[in-house]
Amino acid sequence: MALTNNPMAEPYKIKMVEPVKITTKEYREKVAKEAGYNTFLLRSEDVYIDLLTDSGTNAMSEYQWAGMMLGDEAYAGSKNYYFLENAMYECFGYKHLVPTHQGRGAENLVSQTLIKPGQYVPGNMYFTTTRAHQELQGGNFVDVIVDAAHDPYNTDPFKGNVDLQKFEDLIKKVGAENIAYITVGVTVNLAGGQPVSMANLKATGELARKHGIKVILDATRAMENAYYIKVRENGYENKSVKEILKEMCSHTDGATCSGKKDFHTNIGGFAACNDDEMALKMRNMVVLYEGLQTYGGMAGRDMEAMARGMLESCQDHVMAHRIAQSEYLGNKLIAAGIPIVLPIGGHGVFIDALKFYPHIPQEQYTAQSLANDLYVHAGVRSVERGTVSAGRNKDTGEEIRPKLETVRLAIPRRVYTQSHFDVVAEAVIDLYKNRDQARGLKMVYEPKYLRFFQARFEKL
Ligand code: PM9
Repeated sequence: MALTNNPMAEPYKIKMVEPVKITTKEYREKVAKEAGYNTFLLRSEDVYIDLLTDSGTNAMSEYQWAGMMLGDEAYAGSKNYYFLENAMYECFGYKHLVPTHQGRGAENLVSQTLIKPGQYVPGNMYFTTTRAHQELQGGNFVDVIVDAAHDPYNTDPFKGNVDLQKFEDLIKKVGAENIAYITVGVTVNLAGGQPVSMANLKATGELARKHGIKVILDATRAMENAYYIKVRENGYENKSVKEILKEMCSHTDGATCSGKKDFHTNIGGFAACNDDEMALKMRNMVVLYEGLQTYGGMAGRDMEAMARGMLESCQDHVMAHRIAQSEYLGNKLIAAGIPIVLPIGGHGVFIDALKFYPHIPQEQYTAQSLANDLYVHAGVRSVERGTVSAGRNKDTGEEIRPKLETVRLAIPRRVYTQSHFDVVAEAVIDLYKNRDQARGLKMVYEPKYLRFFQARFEKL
């Protein structure tokens, strides 16, 4: 039962704090330049409010920290693994669990297990690490998300949905045997944290099964998605997030998951599936890349914290607070006329950089430039989710220019308070008022894989 009708009111109290350093604008100008104008290359101690990512940056509960003391660090058969296996089954309902050190470890296992070179892998918008692993296996990613997802101002409540027509057209064009599987991200990170409806998941599952194609859920923020189904989809208002989550998974054959988001942990992940043969293959592969099948690159204590976090965060009020925080920040920006992706996303607020800096063309990395300016202006770290993140077409080598050129203000869970969000909003609004002074960037170092993490820039 809710104690208050204000979901912004924290359903926890603060027991330990981490002091932050206050820096000057001159200092931030210097370190931003040294970091090659890439917010991933800044030192964390130079950041005041860190909205780079909601990945691994969450505050664990006392229940999770207590669990860390119960780590069974045996090489094989750790009791924490079995607890995690049960928790995963309770929340997601998949038959087999293969633990990994984080989400991309699971993506590697699934891609290696299911993709034959030359096959197609449709998905509801690309995600950086997911597509990178698919391409490393010789797969060809095909975007089958609804068109609305590429329009920042379309307010459809389920902009993450798979466009069934696009999916069916692809099956007709290339043949089901040439489709490795379909990935369904819930929520869709790069669309701005947009959810997928239950009706769409069900229909996607039915279409895929009709053609013998597996559906692999990217369950990284599936609990957030389940909450959106509860509050936005008819017939789900009286179901719990946990019940909805299990129903979502029932329309799929397996999942990859970064445990660093919804589960309020700092590390961890898993692959899961129902198919015995697929599980056997992944369990064999995990020993090559991650560790034994009962730890997959995690310490026993991390598995315990992840399992406890999974059980805790799967509660309605936890998700209600989570979503309320990003809505609070998003609504403040909307009220000030800042162009952001609508509806406001679950794990962050995404600023439309092309509208924010209309004088900086995409070739000059509009969003990268804005993310840097925000850091220099106020010590607030955000991340580019546009051209730099999208990378290059794997066949032609040309830069991909996504319709969404955004800066994401990601919200770590249970870390920041309402006043922090007020400061962030103030900083963004200030920057917007002085937007004419902003300049674009040129890339001077481009790594081969996942370039956004390590690329370096100079000011034009
Ligand atoms: N997401 C994020 O900041 C971490 C850094 S950017 C690669 O949003 C999805 C939907 C994610 C995700 C990571 C991963 C990979 C898979 N799917 O970072 O390897 O948002 O645990 O997970 C980041 P790992």
